[in-house]
Order: sequence, then structure tokens, then C-alpha cells
Amino acid sequence: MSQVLLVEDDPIVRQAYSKVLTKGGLALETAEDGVEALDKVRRGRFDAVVSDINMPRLSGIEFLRALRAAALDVPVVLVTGGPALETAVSAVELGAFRYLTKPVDIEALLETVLRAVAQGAESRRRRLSTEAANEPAAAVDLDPSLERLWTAFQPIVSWGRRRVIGYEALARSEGPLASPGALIAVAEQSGRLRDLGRAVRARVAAALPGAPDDVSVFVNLHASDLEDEALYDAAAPLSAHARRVVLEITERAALEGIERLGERLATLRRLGYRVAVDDLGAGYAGLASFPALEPEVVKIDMALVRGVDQSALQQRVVRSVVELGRELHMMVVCEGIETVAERDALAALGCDVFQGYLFGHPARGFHPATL
Ligand code: G
Ligand code: MN
Repeated sequence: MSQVLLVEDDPIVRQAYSKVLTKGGLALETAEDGVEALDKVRRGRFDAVVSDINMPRLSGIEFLRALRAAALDVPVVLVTGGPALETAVSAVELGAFRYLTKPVDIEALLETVLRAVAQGAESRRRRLSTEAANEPAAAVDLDPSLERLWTAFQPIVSWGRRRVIGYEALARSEGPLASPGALIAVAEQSGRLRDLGRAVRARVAAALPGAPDDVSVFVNLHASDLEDEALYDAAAPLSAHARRVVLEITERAALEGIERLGERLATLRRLGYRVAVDDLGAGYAGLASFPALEPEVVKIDMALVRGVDQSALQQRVVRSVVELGRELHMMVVCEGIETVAERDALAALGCDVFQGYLFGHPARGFHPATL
């Protein structure tokens, strides 16, 4: 079990954080200030530290400075009530893993700490001999969350036709790791991304018979899923529904590393799947993946959608994607639409297929959209 040290002088906050971190499967020790914390890190073996900044005796920044001076390179997540530029700069200089401001979103805290733990385990592994390097990292247990996995569905609509044309499946769990981010972080850390991908696809396959006949279901793939032979197996649970499924591949998915990508995509298409480029415009080289993927669908990320009604530049970019979609016969989906103004601006730019809280949140079942 991964060991985390929580440094926080306020007993109420300490208790709240302890609860969420323990529930997330981490073994926790606490310290009430930087002096006590420093002592504990020197003597113990922690995978990550979560520390408040404003504390008596030794502040979080001074604590971090003392740690680095002692060549203790455990990842430290700093949390503060007063986000001052100065402390943020010090935190970055001293190599804080992350800098969170209060009030801290509890799910984000757990997710960040799990990532810090993964990094801590990774850097420790690198320091160890090659023999020891083959040992798996001390990981949070994925199984309780995998057993209680379910998929939420968020409607995707044709605005022109005022109807639902699909749903995106989004992984959720009633286990300790509730969010997709936490599930993926732990799966990654414990080398079990394939198990997670298979479980998600099995859940979607089980739910699909309950979907209206004329809708598609969009399923997110992780890069490692593309290397899982089970994805290409005609007998796999989702393969039976492939004609109704669009596989979303995010630009982040490091496509370059995948061997025989063209062959793999051809197999998927023979099974009946369509392919979408997800998160276009989220800050990665999205267009670069078009020649390799020849996607049937492209999803414009919410970063481009947010405030599109206010930004001539965003409008210009969306218009280009719409044109490209027409030329390459790709369906263009706009994600993360929250306001009527965004919706109307996108419709005026020639977009028709929309997804976002304005039309419906991810929820259980194939629920109707607000149209
Ligand atoms: O990376 P991907 O596009 O698959 O991410 C989808 C995520 O976006 C889901 O976690 C979903 O809950 C979230 N999401 C969907 N619609 C909206 C929206 O309108 N606003 C915001 N902020 N998030 C959204
Ligand atoms: Mn997606």
C-alpha cells in the first residue's frame, strides 16, 4: 500500500483530507506542522507528501526547502488558502509536484495525490538496481473500483434535427476511485490499463441493447487499448455492437508508439467500428493524427468551444475544422457546450452535432436530452 504523509495544522481540514485519501486506498500518516513532517520524512518511507503552506513553526515552503536540501526527493503536493504569487514561484522552484488552492476539490486532491504517488514510485524504481526495477510498484488496489464500475452516458445531439444521435460512454465507479482520472492513474501505475479498458468496453456492451436503435455509442480508448488484442477479437463483447460504436482516440494517445497502426485500424473497421479524433484543439497536435487515423468523426474540444461566441479567433478555427470536415467527409462534433450563446455561435458556423451540459450531463442510462 502506498504511504502518504499529510501535513496540516487545522484538525478539521486534516480529518476531511484524511478521509478522502484513506478511502482512495492510501495508507496515511499525519503531521501537524513542518518540523514534525520533516522528522517523519527523514525516518519513514513515503511515496508522496501533501502539505499545507501556512503552518506554525515551519511553513510548507520552508519544509519543502529543507526536504530538497536533505536530498529527499519525495513528490510534494502543496495546498494553500492564500494563493500568493511568491509562494507559487517558490513552490515551482523547489519542484513541488502540484500546487492546489483551497477550497480543494476533493476528487482533484485524490487524483493529484495518486499521480504524485505514481511518480514517487517511478523515481524510486529508477534509483534502484535493475534487478529490483522489475518489481511492480506498490500500488493502490484497482480491483474494488473495477468491480463497481459503471458507465454514464451523455447525449450527443443533432441541433438541426432536434434529436439525440448518440451517447458518449464515460467510466465511473462506485468504488474508492470514482472518477475516470483516478481510475486511469491507478491503472497506469499498476500496469492494468488493459483490464480497465476491457472492463469499460464490457460494461458498454452490456448496456448497449438498452439504447434506442438509431443512436451510436461513443467509447473512449486509451493508447494501450489499441495494443490490446482483445479489442480486435470478433468474440469480444463490444464487437457484436461495433456497427453502432464510434471509438474515440485522443490526440494524447501517443499514436506514434503503436506498431502496425494502419493494420489495427483496418481490422477495427472490418469489425464495423468507426473512429473519432477526440479533444481536437486541446493543445496537442490534433490535425497531425488525421492522415494516420482517417477518422469518420472529429470532436472539437471544449477549450475551443468555451466562449466561442466571444472570440473571433476561436470562430475562425472552428470554421476551418467544419470546412475540413466537409472535404474529408467527417462528422464534426462540438463538445462541452454550456451556454445558448456558444450553441448559437457554433450553429452559425455550420456545426450541427453538439454535446455538453446544455443538452445533458453524463448520467445513468440512455436519458433524453434537453432540446
Ligand atoms: O476527453 P473527453 O472529451 O472524453 O472528456 C469528456 C469529459 O468532459 C467528461 O468527463 C464529461 O463529464 C465532461 N463534459 C461533458 N460535457 C461538458 C460540459 O458541457 N462542460 C464541462 N465543463 N465538461 C463537460
Ligand atoms: Mn471523449
